[in-house]
Amino acid sequence: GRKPRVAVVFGGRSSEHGISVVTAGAVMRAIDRSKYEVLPIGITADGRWALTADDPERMAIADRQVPQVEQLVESDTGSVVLPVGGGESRDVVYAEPGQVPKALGEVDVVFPMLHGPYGEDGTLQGMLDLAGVPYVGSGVLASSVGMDKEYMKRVFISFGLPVGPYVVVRPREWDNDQAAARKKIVDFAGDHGWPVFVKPARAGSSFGITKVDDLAGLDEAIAEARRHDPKIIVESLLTGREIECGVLEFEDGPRASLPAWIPPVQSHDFYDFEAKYIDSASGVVPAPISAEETAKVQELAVAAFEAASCEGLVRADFFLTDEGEFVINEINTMPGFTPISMYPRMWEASGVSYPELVDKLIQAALRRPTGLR
Ligand code: G1L
Repeated sequence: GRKPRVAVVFGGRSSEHGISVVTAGAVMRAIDRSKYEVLPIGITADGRWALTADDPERMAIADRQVPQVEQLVESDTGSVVLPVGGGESRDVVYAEPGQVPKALGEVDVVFPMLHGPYGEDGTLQGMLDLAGVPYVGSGVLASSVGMDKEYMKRVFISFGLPVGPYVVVRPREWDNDQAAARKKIVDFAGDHGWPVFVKPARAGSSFGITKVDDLAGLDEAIAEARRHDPKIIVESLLTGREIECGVLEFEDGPRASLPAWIPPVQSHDFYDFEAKYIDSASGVVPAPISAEETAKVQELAVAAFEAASCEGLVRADFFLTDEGEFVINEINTMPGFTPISMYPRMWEASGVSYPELVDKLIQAALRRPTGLR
């Protein structure tokens, strides 16, 4: 039969547009063209969908310039329908912002590579479920759980996974009684100690996060977090080592990679944007921890994958406390995914090369029945 057609969807309206383009370029370069047909679908920074050039070389950082989907669009016919899978046609046809492309049915599998809202939060996944198109990675539920730090913790807790102390301030709590909301946080800091981290509850990246040393810095930290999300989460500082572990779905189920250690110098006060998505080369793989600790974190990572009903892959991030206990910090259903990012590096060290990883993810998606996930 004909080769499965893989649509790589990338770019988009997020601040991480360029990283998505770079990552999609690496994935497109790694896909075995004797096995799969590739359909590059770019979303411009202002939200138009377009077929783009199948030219991974132009999707790399060049002269310190991050690539943009706009530069890969070959022409603009101005039509509102994107003819996905239109035979040999390479005509570039835009969808209007806010519209979804029709005819996705001619794609066999989608590789979604979008960051943040409308990308990794489950909304695109829901659209693809409605269209009956299989896709790489987690479905609606795991994607949205992975985007909400509160519900992520609630899921982990209910499955018996070790979670650090936290408190949530919901939008209405803040709006109705700011003094009570502030007291909730101060009481939390009284119980667990300063500093605390004030974070937007739902955000794909490290934006809006402040480390607060005392009461004086609290209001500005709340305001900053609320600029990104009206729901905030406050966590205490966990001392210890930052350990990450990759989980990948094999034919017989999910397996954990060798873990990595993120040295504190590289993680700054917290794991910043660049470290998270591009410059992850500083992580140490395998993590210099004992065999028992390795086995424990691998068990916890697979348990986190299962707890959140993840599919395909997940990166699970932990603290290994000075007392030798693991605490799960978060999971990322769409981790940094360039060949030098932590997730691919952890699998490389575990015997799965980048092209094999991409192939395994596509195969897992193709095995999955459409419909109820
Ligand atoms: F589809 C996968 F495999 F699940 C997948 C998709 C996207 C893994 C990782 C990513 N990562 C990205 O797209 C990004 C880091 C460029 C932005 Cl979230």
